[in-house]
Amino acid sequence: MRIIKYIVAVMVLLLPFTVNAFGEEVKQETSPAAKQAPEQHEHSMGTEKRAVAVIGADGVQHVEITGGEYFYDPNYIVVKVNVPVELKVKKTSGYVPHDIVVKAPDAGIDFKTDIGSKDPAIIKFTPTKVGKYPMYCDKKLLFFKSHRERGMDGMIEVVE
Ligand SMILES: [Cu+2]
Repeated sequence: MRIIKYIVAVMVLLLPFTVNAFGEEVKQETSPAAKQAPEQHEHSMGTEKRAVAVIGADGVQHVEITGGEYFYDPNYIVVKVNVPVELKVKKTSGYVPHDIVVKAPDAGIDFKTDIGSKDPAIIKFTPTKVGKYPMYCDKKLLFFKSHRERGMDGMIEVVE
């Protein structure tokens, strides 16, 4: 009987460590910042960080974006219609994989690209239709909320 009690005791002691296997994700979920975000903003993109693309000497609209847990900065990109766009998207350091997705083929914008912290992803397109097109990270871990729901959500607005 003593050995069984011993085994039970060891299992109880180890339980927190097994539960913690996804500790990083769980902590993010319960951190005060993560809880406050939905109260401050109705949209999962959180605080709007707007960037209006400037047309460079090369005739291309350049925009740099950083993605991480769980945001894009900027998260609201304004570009002109029928002018080429080049997005340079990099990831913050850390092991959580992220990507950036916009599915608006009717507007000439259709990409899904993984982003890295060392080599930024270069995404080129020419928007052909005025409108607002969601951009988001489509990564999701098991039963946790998607990165998009957690804030990796934004918008590309194409204007005249
Ligand atoms: Cu992500």
